[in-house]
Amino acid sequence: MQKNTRLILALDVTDKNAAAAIAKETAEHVDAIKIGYPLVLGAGLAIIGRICKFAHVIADFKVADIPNTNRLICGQAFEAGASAVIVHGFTGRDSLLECVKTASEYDGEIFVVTEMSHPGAIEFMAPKALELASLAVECKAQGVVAPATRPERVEKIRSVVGGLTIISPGVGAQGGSAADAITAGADYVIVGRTIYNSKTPGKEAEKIAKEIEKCR
Ligand code: NUP
Repeated sequence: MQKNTRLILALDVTDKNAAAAIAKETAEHVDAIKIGYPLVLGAGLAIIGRICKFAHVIADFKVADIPNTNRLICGQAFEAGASAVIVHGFTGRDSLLECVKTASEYDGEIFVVTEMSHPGAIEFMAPKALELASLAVECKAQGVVAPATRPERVEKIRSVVGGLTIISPGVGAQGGSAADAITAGADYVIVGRTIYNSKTPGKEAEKIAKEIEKCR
């Protein structure tokens, strides 16, 4: 993924034609489009192949299984055309290493969830977030996911992951600010509802990309 706008669209609509229309309209203002269960379950895995014509696709499958199942899931995502897959690290080193190995066979990338952006992440994830960030480094993942809703945590996670890529959700609908997340050390922000629920998703994406541009 090349840093250009530093904006990633989370395309959590469930209709394939709506998804393709929003992808087309926003493509010039985003560096990647993140697709997760809402769209894949609504439209089928082939939607990845359709959307990757417009932008790099990050498959947000939060993969969290035994190594062999992780290998199978990541393989399906990369075969379908994804450039990267988001996975969990709490299942342990062996499970994460299998994701990283599978990605390397496709020239793909793995992003490891550290601390999630919603309030509930404080319960179980926050106490382990920095260890999960270290594990991502040790397993040679390409990056981590860190919460734009808590920029001070992005800063902490940056201090652990060094040069790894940080992608940061929680901007807009969850209350986080793109500028704050980027200033705290995120390489990219992830924005969903604020863009795809807008009547003019292209204009909204352009507006957020401009806010990010001002932080450079
Ligand atoms: O910690 C996370 N927080 C989060 O919101 C990890 C994620 N992958 N996400 C995803 O980012 C979430 O599932 C959704 O696809 C997107 C944020 O969307 P929105 O809150 O901007 O609509």
